[in-house]
Amino acid sequence: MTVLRWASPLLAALCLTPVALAGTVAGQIACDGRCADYLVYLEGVPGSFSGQGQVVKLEQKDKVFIPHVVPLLAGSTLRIGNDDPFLHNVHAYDEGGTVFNISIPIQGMTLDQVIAGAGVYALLCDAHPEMSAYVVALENPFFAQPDETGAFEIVEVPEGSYTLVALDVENDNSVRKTVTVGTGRVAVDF
Ligand SMILES: [Cu+2]
Repeated sequence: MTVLRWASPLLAALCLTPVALAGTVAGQIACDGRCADYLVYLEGVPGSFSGQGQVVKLEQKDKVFIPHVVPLLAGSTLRIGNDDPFLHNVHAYDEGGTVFNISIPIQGMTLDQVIAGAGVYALLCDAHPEMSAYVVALENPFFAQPDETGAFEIVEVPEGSYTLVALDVENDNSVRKTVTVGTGRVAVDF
């Protein structure tokens, strides 16, 4: 008579194989009608990430940058359009001064700009002082923007302990919380 020790050698092997576990960080930000100005992101996720080859769009229409806050993974390409029948001149700054300064004179035209380094870039238009936007380049892809109710969700987060940052981009105001991610769903409210 055969004695079953494991159901199969394969199952025994699977139980001993390390599996990359991932979970979800989700919650709510009290952003009160200004939720599009906020971002949530994780700091300290191990690994090397690049947005190289990813394209993120920023439009200019009726003298407004759309959207006002543009999150992207550092290394991504920002594709800036002009949907107005006149010139815009997009001038990006970080704390050190001008990062790029490009003229987009013709309606329907787009220009690509690689956003290499992580950080917050303020965008203005030299032709229209009322225009402003922010590009936030992040070190890893684990970020999200809350919806209009303030709800956010970051998925496929590798198991580990991280700092979760809620950033009010417009007002340069951030709140940090420590989160420990396993295989399930972690709820964090701000
Ligand atoms: Cu303009």
